[in-house]
Amino acid sequence: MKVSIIIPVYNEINVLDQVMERVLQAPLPDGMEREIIVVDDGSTDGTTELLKQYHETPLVVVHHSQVNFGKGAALRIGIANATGDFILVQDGDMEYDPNDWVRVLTPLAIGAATVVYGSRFQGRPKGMKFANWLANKILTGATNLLYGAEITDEATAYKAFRADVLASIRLRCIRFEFCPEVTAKVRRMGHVIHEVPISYNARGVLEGKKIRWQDGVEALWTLLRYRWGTMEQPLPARRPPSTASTANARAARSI
Ligand SMILES: Nc1nc2c(ncn2[C@@H]2O[C@H](COP(=O)(O)OP(=O)(O)O)[C@@H](O)[C@H]2O)c(=O)[nH]1
Ligand SMILES: [Mg+2]
Repeated sequence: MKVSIIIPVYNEINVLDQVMERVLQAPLPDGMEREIIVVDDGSTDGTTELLKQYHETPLVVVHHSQVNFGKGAALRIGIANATGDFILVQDGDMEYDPNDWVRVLTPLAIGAATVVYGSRFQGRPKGMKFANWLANKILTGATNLLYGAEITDEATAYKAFRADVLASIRLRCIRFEFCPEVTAKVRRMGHVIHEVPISYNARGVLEGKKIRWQDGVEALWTLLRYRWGTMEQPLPARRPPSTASTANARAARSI
């Protein structure tokens, strides 16, 4: 079993080395291998040059876009290039801790879930500003109301999926609308979003945080926009992983 870790990066020169060290060493569920896909999105602060030192690193694939599009566009490039059975989004900063990966990936590995979100609010989020807290609560409330999701953290960056499920979704996001778009679409496809508690250490604008209040408004609009309207045809199916339960289901069918 393999997990593709997708890291969208834009101007993260101050923390990227630390992030790379963490993601190369973080433990994974037993028997799971990793592939790290870094998508540098036209960085202008030296991140692009720094990433060149990882071009030959085993398990790491670096993609460079010539111009800055946004986190959503970067994630779509990562998803299109992922070869793992599972896909996990890892931000290129220190707000989320890869030591939580085992917790996030285990429900996928044992076949107990197809979509897992790491919830900051089931843990103890550190340093989150009131405005961000409020935006998170509004987006999660809207998700529960519109999509009956019963979750505690919609906008968390730690989102993990069975790769065949994520690859079948047509995503349109460019910037920070990845979270609401993918949440809306997995719910409309009928997937249960399984949550596990994670740690979170917020950073401020001075430390490189790029998300703005306008992105919160756009996220809310995205949740509303995808609620009604026809769902687009899914993309051609990829092979699901042989987790315990899919293997059992296959065995059961062959009897
Ligand atoms: N590829 C790409 N990544 C971005 C862009 N803007 C932000 N990111 C990355 O997305 C992640 C989250 O950004 P951040 O500002 O911390 O927002 P938050 O964690 O969602 O509140 C970080 O890894 C950023 O480097 C962008 O324009 N392109
Ligand atoms: Mg962040």
